[in-house]
Amino acid sequence: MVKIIGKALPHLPWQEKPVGSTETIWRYQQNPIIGRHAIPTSHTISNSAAVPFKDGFAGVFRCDNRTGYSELHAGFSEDGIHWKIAPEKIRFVFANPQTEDSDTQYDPRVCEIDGRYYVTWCNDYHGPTIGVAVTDDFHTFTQLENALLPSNRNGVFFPRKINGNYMMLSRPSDWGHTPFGDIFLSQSPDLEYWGRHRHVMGRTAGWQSTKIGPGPVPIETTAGWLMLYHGVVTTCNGFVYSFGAALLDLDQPWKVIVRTKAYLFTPETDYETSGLVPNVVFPCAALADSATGRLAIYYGCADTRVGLCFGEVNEVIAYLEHHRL
Ligand code: BMA
Repeated sequence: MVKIIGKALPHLPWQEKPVGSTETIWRYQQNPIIGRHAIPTSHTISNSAAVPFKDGFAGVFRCDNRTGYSELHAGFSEDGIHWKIAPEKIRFVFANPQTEDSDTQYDPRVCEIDGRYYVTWCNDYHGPTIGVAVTDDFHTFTQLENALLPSNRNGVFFPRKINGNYMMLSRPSDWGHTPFGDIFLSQSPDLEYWGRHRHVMGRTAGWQSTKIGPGPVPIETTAGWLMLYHGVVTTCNGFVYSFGAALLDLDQPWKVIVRTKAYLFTPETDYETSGLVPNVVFPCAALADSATGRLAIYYGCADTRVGLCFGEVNEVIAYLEHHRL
């Protein structure tokens, strides 16, 4: 049996798999958990991240407003399902005054490292790149240096140092709706200077033939780092975003142990297949309970709303082995 290495989360949001379901990942039946107008100024609320915080949960939400800009808003929840999202966007305090503010900030991830919460997101600095901020309370956020040069999206930290370095996954991109993309890993002694870049894995065929990118913060297990990732295929009507999983080596996480040939989860419901950008499921956070092996995954639905789905780590790994690429 594979074990999750990490905290027990007895308050993890959870709903049992529907009787008779053959899915490895199943949807929360009351989805979506956050609608497009959850705050007065929002046009859509989608790809967003949650973490356990104090006795409940905190999160950073991608709220697109009526100007068409994407902004990051903080939020809190007691149960991980019902959220109070701040109507005002996060006003970052800059650690270095030379750092520039950006009009567009999207697809946040939140990673707890040594008791502090690091937010990474797609920032704009003469093109898309990886913004980084740190918070202790989800009220004051200190923005650090952008991690990489443009163009890059989907910066995702690992929750601890590995062999003395912090690690980050990312997906180099272009300025537009990038028609390519592989997952890379970068290393840093201090969360500011990133190097020792390694290719982790590339797009292949089928649902992951156009591009792939890292999703939630990787989950440490006894079998390796469990990485959920999005995969994109180009159809005659545009991109379709699904997600799959891979296991990465615990000590050298640029080495792939196994990855899925078949997707784990793809847009199927109305709230995933219609909206601002139809046919998108985009996972940005996964909570993992080490006591039970349960996973609760937050994902953007059609770039319009936020959904929640569930799985169990041993079933995900069994699926990976069964559908290995
Ligand atoms: C990507 C990002 C994501 C979005 C996806 C589908 O380029 O903008 O935020 O979910 O496209 O529109």
